Amino acid sequence: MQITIALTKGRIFKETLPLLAAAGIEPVENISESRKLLFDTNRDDVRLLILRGSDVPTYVQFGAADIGVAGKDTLLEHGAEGIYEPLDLGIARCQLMTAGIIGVSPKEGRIRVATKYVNIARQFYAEQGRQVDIIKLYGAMELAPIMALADEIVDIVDTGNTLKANGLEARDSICEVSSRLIVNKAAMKTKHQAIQQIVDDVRKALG
Ligand code: PRT
Ligand code: MG
Repeated sequence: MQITIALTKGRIFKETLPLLAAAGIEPVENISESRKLLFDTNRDDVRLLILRGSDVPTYVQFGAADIGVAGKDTLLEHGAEGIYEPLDLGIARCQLMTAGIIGVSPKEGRIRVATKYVNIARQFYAEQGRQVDIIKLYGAMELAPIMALADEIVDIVDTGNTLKANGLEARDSICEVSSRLIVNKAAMKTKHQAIQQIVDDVRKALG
């Protein structure tokens, strides 16, 4: 039985490899230096896919990958349908926050919010009882308030340096983020033994 694991090449990657190694899974070539997107491992029954972070939940939801590693931010944005989330890997920690221009107090009434996290933003502001128009962006959210595209942004904050460098300050914390191991619900049944073994091995490696 073949097990397919979906990863991203970005910041989560380096911290994920040792966890997979603890489960006896190691790529047979250097993924960082390759342009391929599908990789064999030392195990005949396991292969690795390299995807955009935001595509990992999609592959796992539809069973195109059995297992994935994804940020909680991408999972919340995507929705949990068809996906189990058995492990918090505790890596790539950060926060989802709202932010606006330094020293400018939050506007009353309806505001414009720029973000790539449109679902998370819509839900957060609705819970706060605040009226918003959401503007979908694919990157460089930090530019939007300065260019008067939006009053606030919703984005990932780690050190806060990116906000500061663009004249912004964090306002509300939406949630804590870390990377999660996720599993396709159907595969968890049909490939139970192989997947459960990987989940258990990774959990042990987390200590
Ligand atoms: O396709 P996409 O770009 O969405 O994802 P990717 O394929 O590049 O994925 P990858 O592997 O890079 O992982 C992204 C994931 O890492 C996110 O989904 C988060 O769960 C997590 N993570 C942790 C972060 C950060 N820390 C982080 N600091 N993702 C992004 N950032 C960016 C943030 O967008 C902002 O521009 O860093 C900047 C803020 O950092 P500070 O330190 O200046 O505050
Ligand atoms: Mg990225």
